[in-house]
Amino acid sequence: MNSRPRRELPEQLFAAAQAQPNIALVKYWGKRDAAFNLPVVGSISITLDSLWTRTAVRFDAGLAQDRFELNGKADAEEARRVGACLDLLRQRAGVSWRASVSSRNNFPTAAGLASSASGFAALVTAGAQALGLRIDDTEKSALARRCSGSAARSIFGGYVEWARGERADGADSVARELLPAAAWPLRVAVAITSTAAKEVGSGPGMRRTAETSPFQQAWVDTQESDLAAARAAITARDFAALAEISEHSCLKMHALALAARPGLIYWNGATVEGMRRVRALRAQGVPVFFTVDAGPQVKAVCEPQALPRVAAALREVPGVLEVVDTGLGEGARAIPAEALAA
Ligand code: 2P0
Repeated sequence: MNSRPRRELPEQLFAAAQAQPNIALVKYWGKRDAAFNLPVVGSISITLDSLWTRTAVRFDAGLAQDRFELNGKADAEEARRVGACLDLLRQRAGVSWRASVSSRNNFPTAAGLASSASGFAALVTAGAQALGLRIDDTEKSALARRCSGSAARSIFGGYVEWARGERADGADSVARELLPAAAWPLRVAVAITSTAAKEVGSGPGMRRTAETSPFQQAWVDTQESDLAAARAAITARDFAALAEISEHSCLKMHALALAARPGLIYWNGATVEGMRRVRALRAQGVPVFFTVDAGPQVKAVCEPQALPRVAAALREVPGVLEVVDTGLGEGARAIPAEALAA
């Protein structure tokens, strides 16, 4: 592969993109290959709308090394992952220029709100555009997956499935849209119970789980039927069925991680109380269910008319700092440079 800049390239290549986090309803936990970042199971998610990452990428012949800043501050820890992701794009384009990446989140980073999903989906989208790569969303999803697993899903909007895939090179481990957001516009109230970064990140947490949890094989063996149930519920827009399978997948993932050695406890007291409140509301006929990721926030998914009641109930839970609400949104996309300042 020719890694020298082609002669016709300008001095700089710039693009910007926006992506939103996604929340898995049928969870991803565990890798079958670390190098290509391939999952042991498929997963199903919803892409959100009002929480976002906006990222600008500038490849520049004059830069000696990649630069990365998040919310206006240099971030050395994340810079390595960003650099590795840029390497995949550079390899694909046959370009060796370093890049300056500036990213902004309008929500807390690394607190179980899938900032890596929106972050790497935005980075791949902006980077591919800047380099003039002619690749479709499926290929973007494969590239985003290598940067962060759940980022594969944020390339698409609405209801999304990321396939486990069979191939060793991961070409079939990509996401696709199951249903557009507008076809079933559910809402999500996110109860924030802590803004601290988690003690054990998802990657190390998945590794520890696979190596020590006695439930790992059962997790893998039961995923296909959960995916089928969630797919059917989404196609039929059957809220009760989606509620049942989503809470089951969430609690099963946490049971798996809790059984690792030492056990992974991603919850705090407010997380548990929040889940109980959501169950109590549903028992009263309110169409709502919960899901919780590798962090302490409670995400309550509901029908639109139920949102005020759900948000009010979560605000009353001791330890809930804030309730953010959002609808379902689009996949990652290029945006004009002016939009970055907004
Ligand atoms: C998910 N999570 O399906 C699951 C549920 C957290 C709990 O995907 O190592 O940041 O980059 O592939 O995608 C978080 O893990 O992990 C995640 P990597 P990622 O949303």
